[in-house]
Amino acid sequence: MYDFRKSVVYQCYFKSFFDSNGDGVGDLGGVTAKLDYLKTLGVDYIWLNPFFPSPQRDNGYDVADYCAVDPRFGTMADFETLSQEAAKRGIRLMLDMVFNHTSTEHEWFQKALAGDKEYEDFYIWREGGADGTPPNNWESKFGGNAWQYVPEKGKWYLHLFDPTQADLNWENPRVRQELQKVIRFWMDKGVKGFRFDVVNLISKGSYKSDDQGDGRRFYTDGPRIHEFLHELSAATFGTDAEIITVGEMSSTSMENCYRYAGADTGELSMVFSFHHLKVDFVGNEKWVLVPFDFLKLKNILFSWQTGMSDHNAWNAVFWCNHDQPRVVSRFGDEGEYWAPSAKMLGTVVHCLRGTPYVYQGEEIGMTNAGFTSLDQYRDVESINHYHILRARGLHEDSVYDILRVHSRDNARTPMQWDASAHGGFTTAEPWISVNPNHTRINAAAQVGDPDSVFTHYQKLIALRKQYDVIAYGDFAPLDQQHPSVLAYTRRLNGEQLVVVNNFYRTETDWTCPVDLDGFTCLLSNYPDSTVQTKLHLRPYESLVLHRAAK
Ligand code: TEU
Repeated sequence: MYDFRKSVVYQCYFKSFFDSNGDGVGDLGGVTAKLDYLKTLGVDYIWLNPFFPSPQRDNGYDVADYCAVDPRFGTMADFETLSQEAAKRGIRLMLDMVFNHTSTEHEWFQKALAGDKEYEDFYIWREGGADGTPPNNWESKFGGNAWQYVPEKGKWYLHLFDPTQADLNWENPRVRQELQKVIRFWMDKGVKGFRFDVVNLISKGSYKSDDQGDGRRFYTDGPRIHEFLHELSAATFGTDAEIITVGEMSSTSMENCYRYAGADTGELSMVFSFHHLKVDFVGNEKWVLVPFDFLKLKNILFSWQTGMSDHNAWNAVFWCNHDQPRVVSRFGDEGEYWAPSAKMLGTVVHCLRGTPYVYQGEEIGMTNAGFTSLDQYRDVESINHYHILRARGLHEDSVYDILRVHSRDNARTPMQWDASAHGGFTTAEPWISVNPNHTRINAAAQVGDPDSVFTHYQKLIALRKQYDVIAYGDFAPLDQQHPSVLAYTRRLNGEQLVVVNNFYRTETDWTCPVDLDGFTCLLSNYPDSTVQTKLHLRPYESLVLHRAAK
């Protein structure tokens, strides 16, 4: 069954998933070894982060060859084994296509550097100011200016991320054709899913300096973006109705997403947007410590639910990925209410209209890393920002406090399989340290336990398959301005779902605006929840109420 609206995708940051060859780094063989676990959870797709040859400056998002496997992670034969073994269990693979940029070690960039004009035009080069200033003031997402000077050429190339991640020139038709070949290469291997990294940044508009910001308004959802996606789809995945696609949309607008992920627009199946995950930022600044804004979170989530639905477009719904802190640490409770809050957060996402994504470890309630020194961090963005924040005059302790909350490494600590050394992830020294709480929070302790976070996720995934209203129903918010309850309803041909969540540890009374006559409780995170119009919600209490069509 491959209707993506009925499906759940599991994101496997395999480098931290399971190490099958004892070198401290997770690999493709490690994913194969754990397929039965994923089958038990019930997921339909595995999104694999990039496993292509790469200098690993940005953990594989700096691709040096799109059509091969990095020997650190296995071989093409290992990939094929994984694909076949997954298929035996009804699971399909989704590959991560990083098409906004390549590694500077990619053959194309190397040829460009060596003076080959044809390949020079694969990238974006500009002249700087006579005084040695870069072509404009755009900032890299990882900090610093977004241009790198190459003395031999007397020109600068654009890198919206690390200097070793050079932006591709999508205006050049040859670039677009080469990238189409990459998709066809993996399609020929039977791949039925693709995730496109920061794909709404590929069409650059003008190269003006930005007097209002960091430059993103000139290249986000740029002038030819819909044309480029349409063309890519028509030439590759759009020819196979079984393939599903998701675009990672950085700082996008909903209006653009209607087209990126419209049912009949010929672009992508669905989109990741991130506005709901900036509610603990100040504007676009994430390196700050502010409590999350609950009403803003609800308003953003709900407006995307209704807006996308009204335009017959489809969301990917998620809290977590390899770039985000752990959700239970972020919006839930790591302490006394760890389990109920982790379950509540899972319920909120899985009952929405959209395809849910589970990021490895989320299904067992893994928490933030809790790192205390810079040498524990591996992520280029985190390390850069340590230095940027220190240079701004922040005390070291304050910088660590900020990193502990916002660093991408919070998501990247190894999967906690059991209570043994290194959480059962590896027999060697892991490339990034395991959270010491693996003795308490681990998969072995949760699989098969009827009260565990894992079992709750398993039930949520099963409910989507069982109840059409979850997959296909309309969405409407309930009591949207309530300061601590997140509630909504879903409807499909007389069938109805009511989802009620206390987002806080404080108990609260809540009166349901829907007449609950005939409803039963499908799922809750307390053993004795009852169906009542006037509810007294306990800490993080979460209920999924259902009434069949009459
Ligand atoms: O991330 C896109 C992105 O802009 C942010 O997630 C960014 O990494 C950061 O969180 C901004 O504060 C994608 C990938 O998911 C990420 O891992 C890569 O580093 C990035 O693109 C570059 O390929």
